Amino acid sequence: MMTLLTCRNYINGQWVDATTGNILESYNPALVSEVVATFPRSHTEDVDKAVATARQAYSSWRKVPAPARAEYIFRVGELLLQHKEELAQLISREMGKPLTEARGDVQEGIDCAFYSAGEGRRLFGLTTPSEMPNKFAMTVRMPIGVCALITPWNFPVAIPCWKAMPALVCGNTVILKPAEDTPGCATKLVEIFAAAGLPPGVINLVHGVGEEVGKALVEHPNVDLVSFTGSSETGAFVGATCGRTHKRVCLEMGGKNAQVVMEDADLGLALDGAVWGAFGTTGQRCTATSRLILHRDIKEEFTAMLYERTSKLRLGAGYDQDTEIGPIINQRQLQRVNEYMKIAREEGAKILIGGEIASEGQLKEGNFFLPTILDKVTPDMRVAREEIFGPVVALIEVNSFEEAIAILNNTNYGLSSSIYTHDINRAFTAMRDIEAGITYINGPTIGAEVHLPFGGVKQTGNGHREAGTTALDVFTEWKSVYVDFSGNLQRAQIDNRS
Ligand code: UN1
Repeated sequence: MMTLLTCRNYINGQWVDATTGNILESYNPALVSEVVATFPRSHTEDVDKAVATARQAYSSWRKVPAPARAEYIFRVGELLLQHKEELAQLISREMGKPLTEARGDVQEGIDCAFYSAGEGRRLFGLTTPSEMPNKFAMTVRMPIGVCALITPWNFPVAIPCWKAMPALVCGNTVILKPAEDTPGCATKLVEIFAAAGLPPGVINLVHGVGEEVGKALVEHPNVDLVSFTGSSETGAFVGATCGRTHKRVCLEMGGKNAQVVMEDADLGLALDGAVWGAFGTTGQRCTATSRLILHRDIKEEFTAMLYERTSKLRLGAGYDQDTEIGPIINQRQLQRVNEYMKIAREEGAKILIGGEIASEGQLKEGNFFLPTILDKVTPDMRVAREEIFGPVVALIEVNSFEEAIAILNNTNYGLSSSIYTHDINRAFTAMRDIEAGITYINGPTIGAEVHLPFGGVKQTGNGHREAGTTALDVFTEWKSVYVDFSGNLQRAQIDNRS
């Protein structure tokens, strides 16, 4: 039993209560009677204060040399490393994922810290010749200003780190609005940023409800950028509002990721990938494998292997040693996943295994859904097109490589993708023709590394890529600088032309 966490907002370097006295709770999804944390239901006034302090801090933070800014983030990485186990335990308790995965969540934050810190000594611009004599031309990266970071519950440490770390190294100040389900993880994370000694106002935390705090941030005239990871519905609102209020916006939304298994694949390897991709994090990753596109020659054998493995998966609380599959985050999501079973049946899919809320023993105390395989799925079915965000994988049979790629691409989303094949020509063709931001050859759809661009095409995103060096393109603007040392007025396009 963990002690109850009392979360507060962090504004201008102080832990403060929200202006209203309203308090909300997060709970343990494996044991819903257990409250993990309480947090304030903040309102517009709290957002106003956070934005004002972030604006104020920005005027000096942007002038701190980037390598010095980066040293703070390096320190955050060291502190995360020191507190890795404590944070992982909290993630398991509040979000539900197995401890090994929770440690991975923190590790992703650590990797991001050290990678982003390195960028403080690069932040390269370009030099380029001028048309004129005695004139120098270059491009430099400028910070953007006050960034609102709206983050989901499924990676409660890694995703805020992906956003906050490059944003801060680039010279922006930030306001974090974490998901309502994981306020405790966000609080512990911001405590670590605070302990690294960041000046007041550089990082702020405002807890609350998305429709209130998130909305107020997105609409705020003094916020310059919104970086959002979450559902496509909310993302559409965020994108439209930022368009209307002229803010830069980076959106990471849904996926309907597929793993293709060709007849020449190593089936054991493909099976390991499928089980991890579909059921890891209980399918609650935007990169999760929710479609398995199987060549007809191996379909039966592979399905039998998958069935066997799925039937043995151990459900339980993330913090229990033996657990492989944790709970679903909350009742709403659990019901949503369950609803899809009805839809699947109505559409003619066959539930091979699972398909229901767990009702045995201890599992009744939490939000557990049985790992589910849907067979006889056709590409037009809703379960083949819509993001379910739970431990559910749909099997689709194909007759050829070309058909596999066409079906893989037949979706409005385009985040991650995978193909298992030993044919090098197919591997390279897939790399070229798959419409997705991420493609794995002989690996599962999940498990992106922080130093590569992360994001998707089509309705998954809006063209930005977080992580990797492309994170710098999200969190900086380019400025072109001309230095004329000729001592004369030189008129471009005129004085250098006859
Ligand atoms: C997400 O689900 O939003 O690639 C992020 C992965 C993880 C990140 C997932 N590194 O699966």
